[in-house]
Amino acid sequence: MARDYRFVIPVAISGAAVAIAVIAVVFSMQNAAMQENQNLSETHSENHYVGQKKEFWLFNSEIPEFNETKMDMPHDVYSMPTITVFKGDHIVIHFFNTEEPGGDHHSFTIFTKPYNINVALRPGENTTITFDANTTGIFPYYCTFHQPTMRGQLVVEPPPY
Ligand SMILES: [Cu+2]
Repeated sequence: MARDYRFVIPVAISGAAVAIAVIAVVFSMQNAAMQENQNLSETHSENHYVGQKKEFWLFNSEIPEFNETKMDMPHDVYSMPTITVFKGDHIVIHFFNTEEPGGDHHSFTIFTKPYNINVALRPGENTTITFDANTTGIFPYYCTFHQPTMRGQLVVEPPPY
């Protein structure tokens, strides 16, 4: 019984071709998966928020045409009632007392933990206050000389990503 190989050889060749094609597809899928994993880990590390320097200029100000006697309150306020930053930011506040000689003192004061800041300026003085915003929350700041009007709040938000 002589076997007819005329069909066996083409079948074997096409079988080998299919096997090679399957191996090639599997390899390319593995490569794609590895590539994707790599991209994911790179994207993740790039997207982690690192603190930035946030710089502000803060002045004493006053409410126009405010009758202090009638209201029984000082007319003094801060130029910024809110300072909003992200946790991890490095904060730089340039604080100015714009009073003429003989005018009032003004302070920038936060006693809420963990921030502990109390800077008082004489008329015409300015200073730079720096600190790291390492704790989220809402922290009132106020001038120890002008309550209840001269106050604001530092808002430290969670990192955006
Ligand atoms: Cu003040």
